[in-house]
Amino acid sequence: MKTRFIFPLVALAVSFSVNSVWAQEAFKIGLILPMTGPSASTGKQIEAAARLYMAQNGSTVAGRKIELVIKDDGGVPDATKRMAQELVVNEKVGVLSGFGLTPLALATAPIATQSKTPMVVMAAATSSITEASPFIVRTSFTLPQCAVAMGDWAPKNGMKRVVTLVTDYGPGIDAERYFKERMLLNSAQVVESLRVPLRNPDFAPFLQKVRDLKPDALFVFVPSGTGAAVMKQFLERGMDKAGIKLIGTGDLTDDDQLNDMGEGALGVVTSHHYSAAHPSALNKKFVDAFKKANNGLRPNFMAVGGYDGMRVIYEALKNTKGGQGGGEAMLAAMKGQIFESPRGQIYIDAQTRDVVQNIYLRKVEKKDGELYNVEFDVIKDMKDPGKAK
Ligand code: VNL
Repeated sequence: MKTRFIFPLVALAVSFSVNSVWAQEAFKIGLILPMTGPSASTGKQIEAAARLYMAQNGSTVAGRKIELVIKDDGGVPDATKRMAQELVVNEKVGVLSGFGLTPLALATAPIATQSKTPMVVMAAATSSITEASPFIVRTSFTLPQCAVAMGDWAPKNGMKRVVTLVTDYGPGIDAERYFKERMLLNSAQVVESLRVPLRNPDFAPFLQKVRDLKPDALFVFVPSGTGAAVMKQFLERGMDKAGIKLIGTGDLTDDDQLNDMGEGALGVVTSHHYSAAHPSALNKKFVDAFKKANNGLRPNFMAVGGYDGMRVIYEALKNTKGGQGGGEAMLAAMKGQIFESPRGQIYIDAQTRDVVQNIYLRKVEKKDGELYNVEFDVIKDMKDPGKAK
């Protein structure tokens, strides 16, 4: 007779303890970043932003403790892939995130697909990345978004003959292609397309070539961390004095380096999704808090990709009551999120899983004794132009 009562009690006790163990178990977020090597500033910015988001929003979501597991891939794709595998298999992370460069994101995409783990791309910006796995969601930007905006602005502002100079890999090739297409559409010309290697680039011979060609402007894409070197050599060669305008995507006048580029950077116009000078109350709060927590470091567009990526993960956790339903449920809760970012209003397109956002035209100006990318025009709610092809 006793067993009749014991069974339900045992079942109740077991299910109760399973639930509470599950709730007590931390939800782990794997964050793989280049913390060393040529892209270390990207890792530093994103880590700082992720930590700021957690400090501001708490480390418990829907009753579950959040644990950030950070790995340094040094910017090497094989390392990223191996670390992602370890994070999924051994650490049982619920989300993979970070990805400072396109090859790092592409190397990891198959792991996300096989393990059904949402993969939040916070930095890498080649258009095709989101197509590499149905589990990828992006909070950074795409180069076609910026290149198209500049391909409209430049010819309208007297730049009819332009040379492009890009880093020779995914995002550079996207920037070159979409800028050129847009220039042609606007009856303007790209007279030469130059590509520099990703590793140890020497800009000197390329800039000499540009000088000889005497275009109205030089359009540049180089990855975050490289812009200051281009600016320095451009100015040293007196190319500005020779009447060649410098334009590009905002990676060139990266907020992480801009203030040290000197007065020669004044007047450079770029297109991008984020400026530390974006005039909104939310951005001011973000910039102030970021600086305060990081010894005065100014956040750049990488930081914003990381901060918003954490927002997307936190909200998905809330909507799934702490990650119930696993990776697929988390992914579904990431799609379609719409919110105000420090960059302005953004959303995650539910079909493409890519970020839809404003692209700003900005000019380097001095404000309170510091150099900033000051926004002067905007293309609202731009989808990735690469997705239509
Ligand atoms: C990428 C694109 C990397 C833009 C960047 O900086 C950047 C990429 C490290 O997709 O690899 O500014």
